[in-house]
Amino acid sequence: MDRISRREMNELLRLYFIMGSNNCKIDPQVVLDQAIKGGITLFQFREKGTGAFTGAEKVELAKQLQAICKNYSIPFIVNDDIELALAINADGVHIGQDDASAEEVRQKIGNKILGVSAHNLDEVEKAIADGADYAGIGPIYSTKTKEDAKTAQGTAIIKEVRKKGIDLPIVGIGGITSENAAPVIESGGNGISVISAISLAENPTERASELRSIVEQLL
Ligand code: FQP
Ligand code: MG
Repeated sequence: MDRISRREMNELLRLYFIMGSNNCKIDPQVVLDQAIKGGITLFQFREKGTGAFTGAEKVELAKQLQAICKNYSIPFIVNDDIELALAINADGVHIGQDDASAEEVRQKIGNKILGVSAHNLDEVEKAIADGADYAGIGPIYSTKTKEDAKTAQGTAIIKEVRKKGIDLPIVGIGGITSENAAPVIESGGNGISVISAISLAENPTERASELRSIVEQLL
């Protein structure tokens, strides 16, 4: 398998759902299944923070969620934990600026999908040089989900990246809801990434479907 194409990556980023057990009030397997039925296009397993599973329990949950994704042909990305991604043969990994070096991670994972968090133009250019398939740019809006999140920066960086003619697939992240999703796409983002907008929704299927149609209408 070759590296994923830009076109395929852009399509996968349309509605990127991220979640771990502590983002859910009900069984995460149920939340994921419902989110997929609503039209998410990519999933990231992000098991960290207060009360998160570790060790064998984390691996077990990862495998369960991966199996659900496989059923529906939704690629399964692992946040931070390269060893886990390799152990379960995930479709890719997402790393931030404080995680392992992107260049080293690319070496380790071969042609699996590599996502890198970026907060400015320099980090986007570095991510490309290191072999990223996409960048997660944020926080666009303020968020309570990530305890150590930086301050919200809006969509200016996405616009700046596109103005430079950089065509790396980009997903916006941080505080995105149905109400404020549109500017992310209008600024040149290929999609939106959400945690709580879907994981805490009364009806994850309906919420995912609503978010997906907002993105589709603007693309
Ligand atoms: N963008 C994305 C994605 N996923 C993420 N997990 C992040 C950004 C944040 O390492 P990081 O990555 O800064 O923090 P954490 O590991 O706590 O999530 F593009 F996929 F939407
Ligand atoms: Mg990280």
